[in-house]
Amino acid sequence: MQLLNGKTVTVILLLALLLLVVYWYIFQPYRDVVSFTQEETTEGRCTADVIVSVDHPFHLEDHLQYKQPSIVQGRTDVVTVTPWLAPVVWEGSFNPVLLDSIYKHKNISIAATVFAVGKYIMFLKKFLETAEQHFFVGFKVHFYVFTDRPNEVPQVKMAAGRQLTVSSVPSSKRWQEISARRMELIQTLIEEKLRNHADYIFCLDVDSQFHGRWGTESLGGLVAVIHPGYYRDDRSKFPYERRPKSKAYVAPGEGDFYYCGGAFGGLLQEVYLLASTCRSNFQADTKEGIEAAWQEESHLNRYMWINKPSKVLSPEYLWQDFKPRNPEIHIIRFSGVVKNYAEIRPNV
Ligand code: 5GW
Ligand code: MN
Repeated sequence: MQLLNGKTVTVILLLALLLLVVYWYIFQPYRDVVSFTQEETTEGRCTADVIVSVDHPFHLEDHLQYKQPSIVQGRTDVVTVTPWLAPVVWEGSFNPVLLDSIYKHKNISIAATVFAVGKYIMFLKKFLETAEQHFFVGFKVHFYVFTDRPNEVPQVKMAAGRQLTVSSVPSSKRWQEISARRMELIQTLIEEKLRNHADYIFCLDVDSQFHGRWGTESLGGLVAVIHPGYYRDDRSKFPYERRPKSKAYVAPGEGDFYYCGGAFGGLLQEVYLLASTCRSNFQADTKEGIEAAWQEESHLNRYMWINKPSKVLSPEYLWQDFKPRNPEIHIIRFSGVVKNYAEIRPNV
């Protein structure tokens, strides 16, 4: 009796094993299909049901009336696409009504980080007030302010769906420390707070104000802004880090554009990778006793040379108030204010 039971158990076990193997073979190819389509969707959420319903990035929901687009008429004074076919966003190169309508249905939310350490807190009020007027108006925006003076954060009335979170950071006398910590704090913010709570993130300098629309036209995987000071110059004049010893090194004859450290962004995953890479390169340099020419801006430029941005924002997106407007700049959307360095910067 016992022997018979033992045999039965062995048979059952073998059958179960067989079933498992058969199951594995049936579903293995299906899994490949799922992971393939997941890789194909670079924007938007990836779910296993993408096979049946693809979340098309530019799906038109409304019967929206808008101006007929043309491929033979438009801006001729500027280049609106990079050699790797990323759009360069200029006024007149996009339809804001169309883009807003497309992104409205996706119910996206945008995080924005801004650092206001020491006397830089004085810039925060205007930054936030003008952001309410121009930055992703009508969309969910969550500002994350990092400051050593939380009591001095101004009360700015925000529209529905928009909010502000203040995080305390230790004060620092050295810009190098503030700069290095910026990437680190962006990295941990994405890791600990933003995952599943935001789709896109922008990291912005506080010593600036919005003057015109900055909206859905700026969204992309990895987004960089072209620096207003160098965009007409030969790349040999770009202030890249030129010492091969530094991890921010860009060789002569290399580099696409000179990008701003004062504004960048994109999808959470992309900005996470950027922040963690720049931070570890920054730290590796510190260990070697070297500091890149323009600190994190140099590291950002090195990163963007290797990892090309999928969307490039024209200097309309970070002008400088002291600079006269060039004719190709039809609108200034965001601009750095003129500052009295002696007054605001800690003694270095
Ligand atoms: C900046 C330079 C030297 C020493 C300290 C600072 C500094 C920068 C500071 O004391 N507090 C601070 O919050 N920052 C943050 O870093 C601000 O968000 C600021 O917008 C950003 C970049 O520094 P900026 O704006 O002075 O750099 P530039 O290249 O735009 O002039
Ligand atoms: Mn600045």
